Amino acid sequence: MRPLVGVIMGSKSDWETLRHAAETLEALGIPHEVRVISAHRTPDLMAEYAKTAKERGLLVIIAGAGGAAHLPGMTAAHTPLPVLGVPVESQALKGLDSLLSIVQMPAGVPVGTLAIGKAGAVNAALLAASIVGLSHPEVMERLVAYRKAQTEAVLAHPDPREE
Ligand code: RP5
Repeated sequence: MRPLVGVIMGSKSDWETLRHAAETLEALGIPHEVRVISAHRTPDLMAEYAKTAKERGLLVIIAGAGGAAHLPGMTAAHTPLPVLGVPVESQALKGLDSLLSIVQMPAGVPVGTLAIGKAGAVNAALLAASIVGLSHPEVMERLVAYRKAQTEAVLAHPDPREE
């Protein structure tokens, strides 16, 4: 099936974080593609990817990067598709640099910014599912089931001391 979501990241070293987005999309049965695309090491590829994403049938792009994390913003500059930014936890500043780089977009070109690290990657995939689900009812159904299972798992174990 043609991918509906593109998961891109600035470096192979970001995969440890972004794999959680890919795994969540996989669990929800959402066709997706995964690519290493760097805003500064492969700027032409990044522009080409973003400019052609819509015509290739993508509905959402999840972009993860660390440090001076300009990949999500630069990708958003080249496409009208929703871009969800995942700040990768950097060694030097624990991802605060990544977060601020991604979240502080000037008015006019938005990036939907998620939490730093694994939580952000998982939530980017869930938000992508919400968006894709608007036009793909089977995806919305699977997302609702995912949320229901999560609720039931909490309700089934109310005592934190239980093994
Ligand atoms: C960013 O620089 C990447 O997104 C990555 O998080 C960070 C470090 O990249 P590597 O030096 O590990 O390739 O471009």
